[in-house]
Amino acid sequence: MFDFIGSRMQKAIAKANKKTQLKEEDILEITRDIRLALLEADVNLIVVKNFINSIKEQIIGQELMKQLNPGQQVVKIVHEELVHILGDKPKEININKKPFTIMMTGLQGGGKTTTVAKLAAYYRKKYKLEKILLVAADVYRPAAIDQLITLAKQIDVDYFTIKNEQNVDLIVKEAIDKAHQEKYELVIIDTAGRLSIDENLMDELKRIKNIVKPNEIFFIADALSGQDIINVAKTFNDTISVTGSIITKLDSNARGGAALSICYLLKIPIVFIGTGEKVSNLDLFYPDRMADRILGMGDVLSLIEKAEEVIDEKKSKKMLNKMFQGKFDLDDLLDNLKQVKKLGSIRKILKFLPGNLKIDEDKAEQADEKLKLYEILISSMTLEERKDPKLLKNASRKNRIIKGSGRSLKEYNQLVNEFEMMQKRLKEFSNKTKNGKFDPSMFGIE
Ligand SMILES: Nc1nc2c(ncn2[C@@H]2O[C@H](COP(=O)(O)OP(=O)(O)O)[C@@H](O)[C@H]2O)c(=O)[nH]1
Ligand SMILES: [Mg+2]
Repeated sequence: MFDFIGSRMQKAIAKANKKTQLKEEDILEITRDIRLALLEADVNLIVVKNFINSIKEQIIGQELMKQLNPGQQVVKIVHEELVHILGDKPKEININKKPFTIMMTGLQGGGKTTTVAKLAAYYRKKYKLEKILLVAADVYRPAAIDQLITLAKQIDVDYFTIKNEQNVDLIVKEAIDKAHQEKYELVIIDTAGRLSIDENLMDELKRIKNIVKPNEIFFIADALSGQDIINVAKTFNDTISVTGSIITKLDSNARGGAALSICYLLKIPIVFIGTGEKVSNLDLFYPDRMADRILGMGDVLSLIEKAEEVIDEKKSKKMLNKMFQGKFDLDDLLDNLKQVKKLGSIRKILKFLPGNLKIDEDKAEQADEKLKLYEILISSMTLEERKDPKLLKNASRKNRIIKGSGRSLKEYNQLVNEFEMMQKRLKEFSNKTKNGKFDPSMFGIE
């Protein structure tokens, strides 16, 4: 979605940049473009109106019209206002009490159950938690319970269900009792959704809230929803006083504006955003970084943070040492490929980089394909072969790996050749650095 809103916003700003002086009609044009960009991204009308009025006032108030080179100042004003609309500051959640309880709410299909697992993995890592309990309180769809159990097993945390029990009050009560008795640190309750607002559901959520007295109540807003999500959020908020929202599916082509408007209209902070189906696809929401991204300044900080989280520091140091000693083997390469994969795809990583870098989508996709191919091929090799790539020249080994991986001879040769080249360059590099000679051509610098 940010590509969509971003490119339009950037065009509007670029117009301001071209002017040496802003006239009243220029301001009208720039704000009209920005208004269109926001409306087309499905941002709520009231939010757009307030946004535009505020930037107009500031541009005129600061007498930018008379100043030279007003472009950058327009960017600054728009940026500040965007940050404001998105909630000013990130909302920190401190797990400062045991058991800390979180209740998940929202419509069916929004991403509650998936996000339960994402949150468990996120907070386990952040607070080094050992005892986490996921509670399946969506009793109307047996598949939903199975889904939660599968996710709990996948991330290796405990779950609570009562077989064939339809009484939700009883389930959550027993779950909370268990959490106290067994000293759980974090309890996340997955509730049932409906396709639209429903009185029975609201009653049920009220009862769960009274029993659990949760420390946080999150409303899960699907970025794919239209304007009606604002009314839905309002009803949930009026009934159970939501403490934060999580916007899911922001990775999709959704315009997302409606879900983002909830924050400003209902004063419910956005705590996290979901950016994919995997458990690791959850990011803290930073209003300022989101504004950067919309305005095309890139979100490098988020990417760095993500990389640090995923890539084990000790491991990468060991890897670098090996590289510098010219001892890098295929097993190390496989390890590296897996680390990159945890970050998502190359295409996705490039998206985080500053907006003016034109991303060559085809090239990024080719690179992703290659990574996949290498991973498949290396996975079919024995550890001995990975450690000693000379063995890969052996015909029977070659045949076995090609058959096992289901890839072609050509692809196999491509991997072996490229790896040899890489190794050669690394060896050259380590020799040169050992001799105290630094050759910039190693880095492609002439
Ligand atoms: N692309 C994408 N899909 C998501 C995200 N969060 C959830 N989903 C998918 O949305 C669907 C519904 O999710 P689920 O957790 O079952 O929703 P629930 O009914 O609210 O519990 C599933 O197919 C999820 O994989 C997200 O951030 N990005
Ligand atoms: Mg569910």
